[in-house]
Amino acid sequence: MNDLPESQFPETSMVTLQQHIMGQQRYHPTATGEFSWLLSGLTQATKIISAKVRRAGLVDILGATGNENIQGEVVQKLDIFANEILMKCLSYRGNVGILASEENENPIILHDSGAAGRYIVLFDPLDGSSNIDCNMPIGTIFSVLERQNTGFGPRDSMADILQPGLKQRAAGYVIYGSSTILVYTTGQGVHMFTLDPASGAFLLSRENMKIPEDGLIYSVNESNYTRFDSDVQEYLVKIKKSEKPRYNSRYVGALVADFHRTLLKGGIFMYPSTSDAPKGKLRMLYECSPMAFLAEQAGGMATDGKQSILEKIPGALHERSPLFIGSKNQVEEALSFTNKTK
Ligand code: AHM
Ligand code: MG
Repeated sequence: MNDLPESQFPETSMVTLQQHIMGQQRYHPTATGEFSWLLSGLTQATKIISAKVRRAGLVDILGATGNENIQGEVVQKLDIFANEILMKCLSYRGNVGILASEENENPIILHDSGAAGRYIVLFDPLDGSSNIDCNMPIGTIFSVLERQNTGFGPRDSMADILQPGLKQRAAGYVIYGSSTILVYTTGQGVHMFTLDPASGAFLLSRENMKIPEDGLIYSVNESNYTRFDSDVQEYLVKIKKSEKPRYNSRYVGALVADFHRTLLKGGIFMYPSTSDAPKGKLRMLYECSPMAFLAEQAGGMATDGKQSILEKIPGALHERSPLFIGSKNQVEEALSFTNKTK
């Protein structure tokens, strides 16, 4: 048989997400394929959300619903749409036992006993939703855990959900930006896919991504400056005064977008605690934890200013945490201010 002629296109552009996930199973010899079945539910949902976001100005989906969620935040119509689509696409997968979303006060228990429903999927259906109306990037963040108690009989669902980030089986996000991009990890590196609008497939764009060890972008909502602890204020003054190296500032106001830039270009993103919000703003289980898993898999770091995010044991489904995440050297420098007693 003749060899294929030399290609003009990068090898990676032919690998679909589905193929990549199947390939990752070589690291899990006992894998049955049910995990890739679960992830395909997520990709199906995010393709539908992406299509809706692209048409947002044309259909009646922009703007607020007039309601607030359990966390007192204004709910946008697209928040509700994204939440419903994710719930539907994932609940058809028999191996998903629990779904938990930023938009729902309580987890949805799909299978409460027996062998079905091995996985727990937690998600922020539409992160950065205050960006929707001005056509700025928004995204979906997800984290996958495995139920610990897999025997027959009733299960303690909340105990299964409140696991530290170290136990995540997978994590990732989809960013609906100038293109739709999916980034995921199952603990074997961080990989990025771009949705090809022509074929409807997520195609591999970058494999084994690494956050630069040093990055000169800092990202923070500085309108909170006077409400930050003095150690965070000191750190900010230090980086702003630094001439060599000189830092630049970028802040989108959507964690997915700010994290995505940090993953590609390095630097530090932070959402510290404030006097108004002593535990910070971002949610542990479906914002901080999945991003921390990705950051560490890419050679970066994630901390709450004292402790590694992945080691923290959440006490409640919607618990919040301060977050400092990004390039190893920048996060370590931030820690030298926030964790002086260590
Ligand atoms: P959301 O999930 O309700 O959209 O809120 C989380 C968002 C993050 O994406 C972002 O990092 C942060 O809130 C921005 O908050 P602020 O407007 O206080 O800077
Ligand atoms: Mg969010």
